[in-house]
Amino acid sequence: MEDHLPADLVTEYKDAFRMLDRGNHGAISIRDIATVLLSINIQLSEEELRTAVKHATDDNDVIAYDDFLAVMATVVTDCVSDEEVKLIFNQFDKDGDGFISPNELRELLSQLGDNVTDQDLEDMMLVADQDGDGRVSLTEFIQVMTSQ
Ligand SMILES: [Ca+2]
Ligand SMILES: [Ca+2]
Repeated sequence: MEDHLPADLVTEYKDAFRMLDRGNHGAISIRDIATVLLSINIQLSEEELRTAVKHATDDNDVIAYDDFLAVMATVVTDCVSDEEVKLIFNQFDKDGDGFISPNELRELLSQLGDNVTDQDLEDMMLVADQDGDGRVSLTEFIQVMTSQ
């Protein structure tokens, strides 16, 4: 499953999962997934969420890490329209110049409670910044969010 998602997203989801799995038993609930989605500004009805989860796992109430990745891949790649990706993009692009700079990326991730190291940031930029100009355009961002 991890192969189908961009590496930076996998890292992010792994951290999110670890954070949510408070009891450390390798599983989270549907409500936990809703929390993660909300943090990236994706609001799904409970029914939409249940449908996405049903696609990913047989057991609706216990979501293991792999199921979680599958759900996130489904939701982020299938349920998110370009318009919604644009909204998320605008959240990152604080100064509104149409590009996400490494600083803007760092700022937003730290707001989400992620402890981002320079190395993490460099890795993410490497994945996202496909033309190598040191910033992420909307097109590049859409590719990251929707690539399988
Ligand atoms: Ca910007
Ligand atoms: Ca770029």
